[in-house]
Amino acid sequence: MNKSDLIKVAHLLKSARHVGVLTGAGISAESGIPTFRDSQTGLWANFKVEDLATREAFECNPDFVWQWHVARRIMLINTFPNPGHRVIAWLADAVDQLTLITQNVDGLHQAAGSPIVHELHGNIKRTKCFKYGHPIEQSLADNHPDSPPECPVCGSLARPDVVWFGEVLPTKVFGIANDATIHADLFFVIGTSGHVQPAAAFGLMALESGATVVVINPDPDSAIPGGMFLQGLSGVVLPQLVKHGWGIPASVFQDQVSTRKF
Ligand code: BV8
Repeated sequence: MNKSDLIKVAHLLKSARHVGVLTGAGISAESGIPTFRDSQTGLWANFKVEDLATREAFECNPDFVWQWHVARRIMLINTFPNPGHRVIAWLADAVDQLTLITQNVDGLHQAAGSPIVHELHGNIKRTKCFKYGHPIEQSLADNHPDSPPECPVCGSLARPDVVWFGEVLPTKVFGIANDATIHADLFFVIGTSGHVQPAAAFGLMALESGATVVVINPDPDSAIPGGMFLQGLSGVVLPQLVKHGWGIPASVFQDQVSTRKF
């Protein structure tokens, strides 16, 4: 990682008027959650997320898609925020304005204490019904590990409250994300491969609106032309930005027990 760029970004962060942050699966990797481009495991090893996370896949084989989401929810039970999540939560009070937008559905930003999390793709720990989106009690969902229960209101099948491929993003969240790309003077793109639209376009949109865009990722291919690139793990780079910007040691963000029930 280029030290002078790191120090430059740290000073930009300290003096920023409005910081936009877009995160992807990579920010949860150090919490032990496999990213999407890592291979799928178990029963779903031979399937691409893009083929599983769709309405059609659910209609064709509801039990199989339901069990994939149940397995991912169970995997989340013993995972906790890492220093990357904790720094972003700390920044919410440290900078003038911070807009956090995540593609992730794991709830770890909330568990780290981020006060406002805009979830572009929903949250896997919430359940709704397939037909009308009626909220469904999580206890009812958890009591049906093999087959989705029926919605008590309309009788249609329960499904995870996440945005599948081919489904539109929640309008309000999408609007907030768009606004942040227009108004932020500093826009971070952290832990995303930039494969999935429309989230993948936000970094470039912020750049075109005149923001300084900073990509944080171990993979140089994720860099955005015209933006800055800090190569490394978000759980390492983000604490370094706080150290160089505020003089707070990185150890402060290590191994805290999450302040909020996960
Ligand atoms: C939509 C929820 C309107 C489910 C997910 C153009 C415009 C609009 C739509 C499209 C378009 N082109 C194509 C489309 C259709 C589609 C799409 O994008 N398809 C892709 C496959 C090409 N988009 C949609 O359908 C979206 N809907 O636009 O509605 C519409 C409707 C119909 C037709 C047209 C338009 C809905 C997309 C939402 C899909 N749902 N998730 C669930 O999670 O269970 S997306 C899924 O992928 C996750 O949310 C995930 O977050 C997301 C993106 O992946 P990443 O987060 O980037 O993860 P990935 O593994 O790819 O990368 C990880 C990165 O982390 C890597 O770069 C790695 O190097 C890095 N990393 C690893 N470790 C670390 C790290 N970085 C930092 N630190 C580390 N330690």
